[in-house]
Amino acid sequence: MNDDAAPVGAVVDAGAAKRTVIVSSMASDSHTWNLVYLELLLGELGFDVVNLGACVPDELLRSEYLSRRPALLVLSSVNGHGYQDGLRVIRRLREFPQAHRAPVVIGGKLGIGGALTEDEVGQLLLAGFDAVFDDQRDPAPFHRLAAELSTGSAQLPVRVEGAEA
Ligand code: B12
Repeated sequence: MNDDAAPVGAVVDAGAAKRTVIVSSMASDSHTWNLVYLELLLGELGFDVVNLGACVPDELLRSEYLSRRPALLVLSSVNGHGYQDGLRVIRRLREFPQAHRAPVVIGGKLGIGGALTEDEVGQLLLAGFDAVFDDQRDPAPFHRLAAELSTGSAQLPVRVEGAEA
């Protein structure tokens, strides 16, 4: 993914709850240990983690994002439908960018045929995600992003990670 294809980046929202991170699945996905893993990881980094759990309806996800104003929203999906769910959800979240514009990232096992293609990753980024962490790629960039956010040293817009060059 080159820089030209990156979406308009996230901005630091002065009204955002800087220590709050929302972790969530999306409507189709009932897996939960992926969410527990992310909750523990982000908790260890000092965030207040709100774990919305599995099979979260789009409207609930949107209302939690807008009302809690998190510093970061982490979407996780492993059932193979993450690409479709993610495209639909991010379009809803980005519908009214003036309402709240914190970084939103997605990761897990997002497709049914192994790693997403470069084109699919690009579609997710263009739709509004700030980063895509597909399961079969290096997890280190996510750890680094979360750690930087926890110390307030993250450079926003978030640099696109996870995509192969
Ligand atoms: C347990 C399990 C279930 C349980 C879930 C119970 C529960 N309460 O969670 C049940 C039986 C319900 C289930 C159902 C299904 N499952 Co299932 N399940 C698994 C299994 C065996 C383990 C998942 C797990 O808990 N892993 C432990 C957690 C900690 O790891 P993880 O989920 O892999 O997440 C890691 C990474 O993906 C990553 N990650 C995840 N999200 C994010 C987000 C970010 C931002 C980042 C950086 C990283 C990240 O970090 C995690 C730690 O490394 C996996 C196979 C496997 N061995 O992985 C299949 C698996 C996930 N299931 C699969 C499938 C297909 C299904 C079903 C569709 C089966 C069916 N036909 O009904 C349904 C889907 C139900 C639904 N509506 O979602 C497939 C998905 C295939 C794909 N993506 O292409 C898998 C991979 C099995 C397989 N090899 O085919 N499943």
